[in-house]
Amino acid sequence: MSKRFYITTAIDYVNGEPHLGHAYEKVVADVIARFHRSRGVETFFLTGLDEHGQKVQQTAAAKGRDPQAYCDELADIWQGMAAKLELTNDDFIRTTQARHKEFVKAVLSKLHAEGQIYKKLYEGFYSTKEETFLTEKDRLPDGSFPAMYGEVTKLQEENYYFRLKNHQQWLIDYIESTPGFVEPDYRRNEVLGFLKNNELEDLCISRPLARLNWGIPLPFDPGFVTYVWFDALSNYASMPASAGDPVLKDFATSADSRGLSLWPADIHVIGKDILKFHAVYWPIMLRAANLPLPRKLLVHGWWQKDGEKMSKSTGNVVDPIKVIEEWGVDAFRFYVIRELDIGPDGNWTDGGFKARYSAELANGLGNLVNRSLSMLKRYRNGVVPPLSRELSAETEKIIADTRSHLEANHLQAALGSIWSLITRANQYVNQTAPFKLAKDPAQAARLDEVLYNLAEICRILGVLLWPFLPRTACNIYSQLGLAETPNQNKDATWGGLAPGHAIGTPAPLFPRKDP
Ligand code: ME8
Repeated sequence: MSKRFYITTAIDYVNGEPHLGHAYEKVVADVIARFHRSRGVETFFLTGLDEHGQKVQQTAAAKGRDPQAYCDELADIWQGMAAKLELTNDDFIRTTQARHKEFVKAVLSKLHAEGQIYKKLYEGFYSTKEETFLTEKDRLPDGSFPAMYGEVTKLQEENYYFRLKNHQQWLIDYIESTPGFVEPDYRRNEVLGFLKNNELEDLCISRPLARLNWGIPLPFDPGFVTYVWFDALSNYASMPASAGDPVLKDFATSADSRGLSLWPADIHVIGKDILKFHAVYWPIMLRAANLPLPRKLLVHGWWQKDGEKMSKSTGNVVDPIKVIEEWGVDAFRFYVIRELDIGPDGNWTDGGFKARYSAELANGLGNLVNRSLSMLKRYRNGVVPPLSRELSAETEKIIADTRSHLEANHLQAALGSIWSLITRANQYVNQTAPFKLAKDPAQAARLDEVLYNLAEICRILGVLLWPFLPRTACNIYSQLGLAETPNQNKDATWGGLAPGHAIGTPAPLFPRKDP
């Protein structure tokens, strides 16, 4: 059993509504997973839901619902979004599943037995309204606490803490000596800055039952449940451990029969707001449990809508499902990857979305494929002419660029390369003017060449686009009369389209929408 390429996303809080930001992250991971599979690499893609915590407990209680039943209902909505996005995730982890809870308990038991988790009395300022302890940093300049915290009282509470102090230096050394561990680079520098300028405090990993009961009970003290981050981060390993991963055998849980070898994860795709948890706490948890660290954290930025934070109260949340229902899943997948590089923040505008749809999908890709195949149908009865290599060198260069961008997880740049081929091919149509060549019988051989080059570029586009726009890629292949799925990257090589092959029926890929 060889180790698979293992990619994960953050697990979303079940209590919120799925929005553009969640969908974006999942599409990023899906494109990378599909690309690796298309290169013949055995790949496993995990996503899922973070279901414990105070908000779920409170909302379920307010609705008079059992929290598990409430989570089950929301999980359907979230899994529905994964299906709408056409994600190729191989599993879907929910932190309320037995396989996950067993793993968390096994890790906690080991760390507690080894003295890495200990109990301590904490005294601090507590906001009953927000149900949280406050620190000196929360005070306003005049010394008071902000009104949002309501009445703030001094409170003593016992909790369990995970020792972090001894871990600071090796983690700094590790991140410094492992350049690809956090990408992009400026996020890596942010983590190093944090680690070098702050002394790590031991991490509180529990909540007393009186304050929180919707969580995983501590295996060594039934009066407490596990606090959310220790619970949530473990998902990346709990699923493989339950599927028989040999690296995680010390924590094997109710094993299913898959016999998977996944750990360590190759990429955790996460948003910038949860970087510290993934780059500091998660590596320390793993090291303490004597487990290898993930190979890469790929950290994306945040989407805004019209230059403002998306929020339910402002009513400016972009609902991916609505966009998909109106424009199609590929238009959504295309826009988010084309518009935003992995790293900086992005801004969704409906105008920007429509402009890219019209210029790049309908007029760029759609027009190229439609006119290329329609001309082949009209002038050659849909039969592929003899092989020509006029554009093969240029195309092969673009194929190589696209691959190397994808290997570096530069998805936006990869789409940029693919679109340079589309632009080049559209120019080629204008320059060679096949509609004029068709009128002159002496130009028949030249027309053959042009039509071959265009049809072959369409085929190659199908292969290159597959990780990004899977439906469109399949649609191009079916219009070309090719029965296979364009999911093998090696097929992006000039000359795959056989002379004499009869193509299918051309149809617009992206219907133009009235303005
Ligand atoms: O943080 N733009 O869950 P979550 C881009 N359960 N990405 C965004 C975004 C936006 N506007 N809003 C959220 C959690 N995200 C935890 C994670 S992982 C072990 C536990 C991203 O539902 C966010 O950055 O608040 C995160 O990566 C993911 O969506 C889930 O956010």
